[in-house]
Amino acid sequence: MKLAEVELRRVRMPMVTPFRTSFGTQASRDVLLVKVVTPDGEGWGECVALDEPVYSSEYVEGAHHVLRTHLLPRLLDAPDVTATSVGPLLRAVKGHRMAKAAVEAAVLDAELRAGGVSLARYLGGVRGAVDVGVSIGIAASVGQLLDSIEGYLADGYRRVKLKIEPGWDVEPLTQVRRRFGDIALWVDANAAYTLADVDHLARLDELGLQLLEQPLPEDDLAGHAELAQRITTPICLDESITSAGSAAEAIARGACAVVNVKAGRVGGYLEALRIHDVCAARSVPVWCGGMLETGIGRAANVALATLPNFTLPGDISASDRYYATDLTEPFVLHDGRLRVPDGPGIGVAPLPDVLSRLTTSVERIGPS
Ligand code: OSB
Ligand code: MG
Repeated sequence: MKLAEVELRRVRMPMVTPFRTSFGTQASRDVLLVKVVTPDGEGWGECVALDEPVYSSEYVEGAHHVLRTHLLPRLLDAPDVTATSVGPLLRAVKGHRMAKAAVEAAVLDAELRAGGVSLARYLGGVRGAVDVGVSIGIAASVGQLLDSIEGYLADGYRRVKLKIEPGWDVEPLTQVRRRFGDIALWVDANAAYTLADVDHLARLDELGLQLLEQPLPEDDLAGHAELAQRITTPICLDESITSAGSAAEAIARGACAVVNVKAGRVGGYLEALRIHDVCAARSVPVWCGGMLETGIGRAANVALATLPNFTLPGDISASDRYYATDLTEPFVLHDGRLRVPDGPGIGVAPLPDVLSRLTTSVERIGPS
């Protein structure tokens, strides 16, 4: 396909409840959408970069800038662009995986829509609905935390992942166990601890957690490997896994027993597929992470989670857990699962009236 034009659109999405992590609070998302226009039709991608560079070094204004200035010109000047050629065409630009992932997703969606193939089928999915959980931010009080867990369990979510940080860990988790018994419970620290906290983290072992996600800094694989020797709770990596190569290395070093796969973090759905395969070959289970996506990014995540080694429930909650009004037809929970859209590409598109109401800016970029 030759790209005729690429649209960079910013959409302001107020969140139903502010989402607090060790790195800050998200009360709304400033979402960057990428729409590619080709002679064969359009495709959509969502950039998962947050407002600020606090989860990783990327942030939405930076992603917008690198797309406009460095990434899109390389694609718009190419005579032929397919999803598999986006990576090679953008290879000269270092990093910026979330920005690259968004445009690759849009090209892939356009290609699959034109070919009448769903993303789940293209990736090799094996199920028509995916098990999902819910990720719950740090609460103002233990009482509020317990109330929100009660609500999500009543909705049918298959596991609960709680954000933790020093000062918000053993105590609230003990209360959660006391109140809800043997629920499937995970925790995510977003790199809020250091190896000096090993004795404290070992106290989590009594709580029967299914996993501890990213306790230590992104670049500390050695620390995670050491921690894994000293605690029994399985370690899952999120921020540290940026490619199939880094997944293979983390596993080889004993730094993780489980991998959180986020296409945005690793540069796209094609690299996410390679991570799935690397982990499957080493019998390491994976699950699909989330970045508070709208229905556009969520649809692609649901498709990814249909792959066979996605054996744990994903951070792919229903639309209403995040947004009163989603950009697409809402994703709805059915018995703790989301159904996989079966239309071509990601199978959903923005609802025009909602999109125009929530849009804060639109920029169209053509060939030079
Ligand atoms: O670490 O998994 C994370 C949201 C924003 C940034 C990082 C993370 C998260 C979540 C939310 O945990 C997952 C979701 O989209 O439900
Ligand atoms: Mg995480």
